[in-house]
Amino acid sequence: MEDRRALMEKLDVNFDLHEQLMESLSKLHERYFLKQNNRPRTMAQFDRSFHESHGGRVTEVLRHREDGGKSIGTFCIYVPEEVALAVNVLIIPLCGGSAWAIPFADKALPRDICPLIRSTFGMAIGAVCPYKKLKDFVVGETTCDAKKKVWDFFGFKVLELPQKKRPQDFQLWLDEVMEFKRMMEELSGKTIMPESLHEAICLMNRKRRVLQKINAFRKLQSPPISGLDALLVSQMALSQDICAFIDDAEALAGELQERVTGGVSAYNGDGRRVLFAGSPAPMGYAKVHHIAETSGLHIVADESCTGSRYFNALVDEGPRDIEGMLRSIAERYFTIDCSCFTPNTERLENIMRLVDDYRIGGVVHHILQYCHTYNVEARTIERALRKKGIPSIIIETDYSEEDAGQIRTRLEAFAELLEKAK
Ligand code: BJ8
Repeated sequence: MEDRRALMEKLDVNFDLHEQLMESLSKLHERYFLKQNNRPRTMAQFDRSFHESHGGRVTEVLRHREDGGKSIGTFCIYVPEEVALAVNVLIIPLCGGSAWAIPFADKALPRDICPLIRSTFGMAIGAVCPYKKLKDFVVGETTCDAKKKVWDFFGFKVLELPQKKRPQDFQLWLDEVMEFKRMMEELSGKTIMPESLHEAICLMNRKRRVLQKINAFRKLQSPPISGLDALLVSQMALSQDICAFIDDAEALAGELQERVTGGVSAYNGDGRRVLFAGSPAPMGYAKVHHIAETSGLHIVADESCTGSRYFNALVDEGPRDIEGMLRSIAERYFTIDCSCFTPNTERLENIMRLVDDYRIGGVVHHILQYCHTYNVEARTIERALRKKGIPSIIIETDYSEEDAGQIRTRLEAFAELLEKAK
């Protein structure tokens, strides 16, 4: 306790408030994750990592910096991690998933922006984010309007993400990836060498491959891992040390294979197979997953940045020269199908592929309140799904628990509808 207090005070964190935050996160974690039956035993490691995200992981980042290493904060999976890894710059994803922190943000920012942004800045403004002092700078990106303006407000560096996918847009994005390389070289005082960049590409691909392997088990009729636990794994993929995460994820994949061989499912009884699509569910937030999986639905795939959008594409490992590798990296990140793109036909195609591959009976569109791009796009996708005979439901929500009862009623009705449509 005293060590933790000393650590937090060293990082200008208000210890007492931080304890309150941790208590609220622990309670939610217990209610959402630990109360499940039939969990793989390896999930205990991800539970520990969840708690360590504001403990042991903070110490790791602090040591890295005390040894002369550098670190940056990010908010989006478009920031090319390989480039930072190649010069040993740690990436700290800062997206907030806690409702507890939001009132602090409301003192400084308008309330009608999405809870992800309000939670993130609530943590910083409320002096409860241990990573605030543990970074050299923050790199934002031009995805949604709220993010762009908040980056300006806080004076962050920004990568420009084009909004279309024509050849000239790719050229702009490639230039931004080059600019990010210059940023990382300047920060670290090192030149990115071909060997280290190739090593970073292979390491990130290893992480994506193990996530693909874990998620492929969810295609089975009786998945050995629940949607909630698969979400926790994805959340940890963003916050844990990369090598530690790969080790834990490989151990989990091994156990899932054993469970499949032994006929062990994560679920008791039947439930309708659904796809969770849309806005991300950052660490600390799993409300809709929890309600869905306790309302007769089994989430067997996640089409979000805390799901397949993070891991489904690999970087081509073929090129060995810096220019070729940076191009491969830019190409891979440019395939990400965030709703900020127009048109965004790739996302529709990817959703249809997931529906077929995972034998999806219905789609739950998860829209964080005021996330206009996902909200409007959900209507387009809904129309296409209807033609395919796949029902869907739009759940627009925030991080609070106030609408939990209403969401449960709607999802229970959706489960019944899917049951009848079988
Ligand atoms: S690639 S989803 S991580 S931008 S939920 S802040 S879009 S208003 S998080 Fe995202 Fe990158 Fe896209 Fe993924 Fe804005 Fe929507 Fe809020 Fe969002």
